[in-house]
Amino acid sequence: MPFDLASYMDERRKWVDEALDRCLPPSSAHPSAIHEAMRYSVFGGGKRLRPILILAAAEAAGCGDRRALPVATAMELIHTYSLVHDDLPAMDDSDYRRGQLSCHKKFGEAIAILAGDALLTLAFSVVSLEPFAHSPDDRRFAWIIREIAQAAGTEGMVGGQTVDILSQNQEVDASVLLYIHEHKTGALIQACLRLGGIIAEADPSTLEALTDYGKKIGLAFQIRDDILDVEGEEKQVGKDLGRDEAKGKITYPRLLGLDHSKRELRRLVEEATQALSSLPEGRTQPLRAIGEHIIQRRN
Ligand code: GRG
Repeated sequence: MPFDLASYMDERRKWVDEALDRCLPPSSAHPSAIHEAMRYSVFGGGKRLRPILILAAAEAAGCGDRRALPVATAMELIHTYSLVHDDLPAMDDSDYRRGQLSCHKKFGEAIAILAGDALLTLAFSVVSLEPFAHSPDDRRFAWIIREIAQAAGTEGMVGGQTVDILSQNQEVDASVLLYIHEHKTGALIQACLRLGGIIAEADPSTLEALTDYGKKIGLAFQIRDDILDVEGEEKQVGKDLGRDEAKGKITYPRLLGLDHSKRELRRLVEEATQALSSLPEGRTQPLRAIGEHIIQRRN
């Protein structure tokens, strides 16, 4: 029977949304402005791809239960913080996100900055709920914290965002573009795959396969994002499009052209799938289907 990715993702999206709802303070909790803004940004749409990748990676490594859910929830909080800050006037200056007004447009800049900060710090509090936090295996728990912090910080997402901002309207080559994409977007996605593996106590070769898949899928995801910025539909994507060109940003379509970018996207997803070939096929079905989904995604 063909694998039903839509049902798989719907079910896990529900787990993640329930976990997000449990960890976020109620909107009415004092000071309500910040809690309202956090909830507005987290629940205003979002595919929950990163948490689903963590759950699917844990499954590929043999852990099919919800053990990875706290870390999956934390990574969605960090991802949402990055979107809130990325939309700020000092960064991408976007009015729309996830099909609604961006956080600063709705609540003002100060609250949006604080909401992003609070989502990031809440993420680490949620990780402390991780089952390893309460077991004698505190080295594994420290490892999980380190993976998250490295992927989100200057060695990962913040580093990529910094080079992205400094490169606008500059002549940059393919190596800078690769650095930006692999760090700004790829680092968090790759970390999701590794975290799923670490939580499942994967052996070194399984962890390497997941890392390799994550690196390729992370870059593929961003290339698809570049392509959608050129030929996507604003209503479906849920944000302003055509902004990369307008802001003088370096992208795959700008560097290679649309057709070549699409070929590169497919090549990366094929290589990502190949990286999983040493793992049991039944357990990697979700990850392989997510790869195909990334090639075709419209939002
Ligand atoms: C502010 C430190 C800091 C970093 C921002 C991730 C990022 C770095 C900026 C976002 C800019 C952007 C739109 C990048 C393209 C790839 C990307 C992360 C798209 C949004 O992710 P989706 O499509 O979003 O998974 P949803 O809303 O579905 O969760």
